[in-house]
Amino acid sequence: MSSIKGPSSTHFDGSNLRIAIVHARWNKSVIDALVAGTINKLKECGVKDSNIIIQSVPGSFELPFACSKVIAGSHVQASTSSGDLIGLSFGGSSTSLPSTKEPPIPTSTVVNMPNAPFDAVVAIGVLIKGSTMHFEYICDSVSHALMKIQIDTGVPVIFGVLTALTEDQALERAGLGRGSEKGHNHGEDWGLAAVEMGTHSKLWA
Ligand code: DLZ
Repeated sequence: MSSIKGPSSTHFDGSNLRIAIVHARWNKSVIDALVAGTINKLKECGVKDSNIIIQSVPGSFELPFACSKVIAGSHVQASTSSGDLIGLSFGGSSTSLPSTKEPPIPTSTVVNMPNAPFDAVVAIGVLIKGSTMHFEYICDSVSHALMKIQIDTGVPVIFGVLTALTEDQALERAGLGRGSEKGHNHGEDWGLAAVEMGTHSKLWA
């Protein structure tokens, strides 16, 4: 039986929107697929390359701080999707995946970011449960902090943080499943949500 889960689709025009993607680098192969899925959907909705700004941070715990700074327009390091797209490979399913847990490697290109406001920010991270309580603390604090940022600033923050109990759960939610079912790339949903909420946020300003 097919699943009833997921939002019903409505089309929003992203051609006037400016969107930031802030992503962690832990579990990079999954992150790369999710960021690519988000960007693809943003572009499909009409968001211009030059209006998609990407900033990476070490891990998910750093996402709230970075989102807050990006919204405040006070950071100067970012990479644009029209330039060297943070060194990601967008080849998709052919990537070999010995393990999703890789050490974080900085990938951002430094460019000057104009101080224009963002209509929405997508925070992307992949948390995979280990043997300690680390996972629970980070999941809890990051989700609460991201919610607080959007309420406090009035800029929608899309919750693109996977909280997976296993590596396979994370891979499936990025469309990289190891079995016959590759799964659905949740980055696409986050791109759609960013365009919808960015549009609402402009109208409700
Ligand atoms: C330390 C750590 C661990 C163990 N696991 C993850 C993870 O699965 N996903 C993730 O995004 N980050 C992880 N981190 C790094 C923390 O988020 C953070 O970067 C460090 O604790 C430094 O503040």
